[in-house]
Parts: sequence; structure tokens; C-alpha cells
Amino acid sequence: MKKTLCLTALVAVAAGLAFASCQKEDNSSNGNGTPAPAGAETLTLTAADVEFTLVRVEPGTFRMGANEGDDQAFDREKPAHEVTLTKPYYIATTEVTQELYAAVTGGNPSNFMGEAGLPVETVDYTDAVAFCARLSELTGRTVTLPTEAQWEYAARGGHKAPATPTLYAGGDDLDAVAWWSGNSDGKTHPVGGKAANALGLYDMTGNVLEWCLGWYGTYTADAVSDPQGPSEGSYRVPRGGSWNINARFCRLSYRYDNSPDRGGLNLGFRVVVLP
Ligand SMILES: [Ca+2]
Repeated sequence: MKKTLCLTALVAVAAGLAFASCQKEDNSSNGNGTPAPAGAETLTLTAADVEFTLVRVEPGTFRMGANEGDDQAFDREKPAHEVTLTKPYYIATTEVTQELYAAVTGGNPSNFMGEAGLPVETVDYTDAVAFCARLSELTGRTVTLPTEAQWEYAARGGHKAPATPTLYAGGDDLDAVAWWSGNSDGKTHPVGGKAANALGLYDMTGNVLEWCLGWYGTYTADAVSDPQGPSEGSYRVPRGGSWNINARFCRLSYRYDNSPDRGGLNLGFRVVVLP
């Protein structure tokens, strides 16, 4: 993972501050040395000396849940229903890395270590929410987890989604877009190592599961706007499959329900920043 120091951070460090942030909007890089998609509007933030990049997702309407004719789908993915997201948001191009997590929290709970750019894991829901709150302080922006609807819309490609929905984020070829149980060699891998989806997002499918904001609830057929999930519940919602999960459970519409305090070694997250 590329680390950079921006001028603001240098000045702030010189002033004796432990953390600083800066931000810029450009089309130049996703933070991993891979060019961002042409025309993508990106936002690059820095916390301490670790840079990360987000892509702007425009408002839109999509079909959330299991695709018609998906014979692999479970009841929890149905019924597919129309969801409208009325506000734009920025979503990180990658899962939160161990470098960023350590810079923000001072710790790293991960099971897998030793390579640059590995996603943080063994993070429970409370850890992820606390990270977002701290990152909000450091960057001066509103940083949150994505709602489940924001996650799925972005995974499908958002306002750049292909006309035909894909099985996984970025395509139907799981090996091309994801680290999953069939190719991971039993471990996580540096973020951004597989093909991005139409928005320029990496590892939305696979590598680590990603905690979403809100409680787990069953779907209804009603069209909804900006769904936040139930007002109360017992389980949170990790999405996207992971390095130790088989193909059926890596399908884009599949949803887990996990206790908020259960942070397994396949559980990480990515952040959303509000404009
Ligand atoms: Ca993932």
C-alpha cells in the first residue's frame, strides 16, 4: 500500500500533532499504483501518513437482492426489490488495510500479517464503527460503514453498473475478481490484487467479508428509498464473501447475519465518506 505524506500532514506533524489529514479530488490513482477508471471522480484522504482513495457513487435506482433465475439464491436474498439511493456518497476503492487501521487506532488485531496492503480482519462490528468515528475526527469528514443498500449498489457497479447484472462484483468469473476459498491458499491477500468492478472498486467480492451499517432484517417486495435496515435487531450484516468462503456464498446478493461482537479472521470492512 502506497504511503504518502501530504503537505498538511507534514506541517501538522511539525507542529507536534499526532495525526493529520488532507484531501484531494482527482482521477490519478486508487492508492495502490493502479490508475483509477477514466472519468471516475475520486477522493483521496490521508490519515497520519496513510493514503486511501474513494470513488464517488451517484444516486440511482437498482434491483437489490437475488437476480431473477438465480437458482443458487437463498430465501434471505429474496425478494429482489427496487431500491433508490437519493444521495451521492464516496466508497473506498479497497477494504481497510492493516496500515490504515494501525495508523488510526494504534493497533492491529489481524490474524494474517507479513505483507504490505493486507486487509485488516478479526474486527467486530463495534471495532469497525469505532474506527469510522476516529477516522472522522482525523479527516474532518463524515466517515461511516456503508449501509447494506449502499454496499450492494456499489458492488453492482452503481451508476456505472452493466446492463446485465453480474454474479459477483465485477463479473461472472470468480477467480478474476475475487480471493475466495478456491484460489486464496487459505489466507487473505493484499487489497486490489484482482480485477475491479465498473466503479473501480476492488475485492467487493472476496478477500474479507465487509461489515455493513445497520441491523439484519428480511426483505420485502416494496420499493424503498435509502433503506437503513430495521430499527433494532440481534445481528449485523457482513457482505461479499471471503478468502475461506465457497462460490455460492460469494454471490453478490448473499447476506450474512453475524453477532456484532463476533469478529472472525475473515471479517473486515470498507468505509464510506459523505460528500
Ligand atoms: Ca471483500
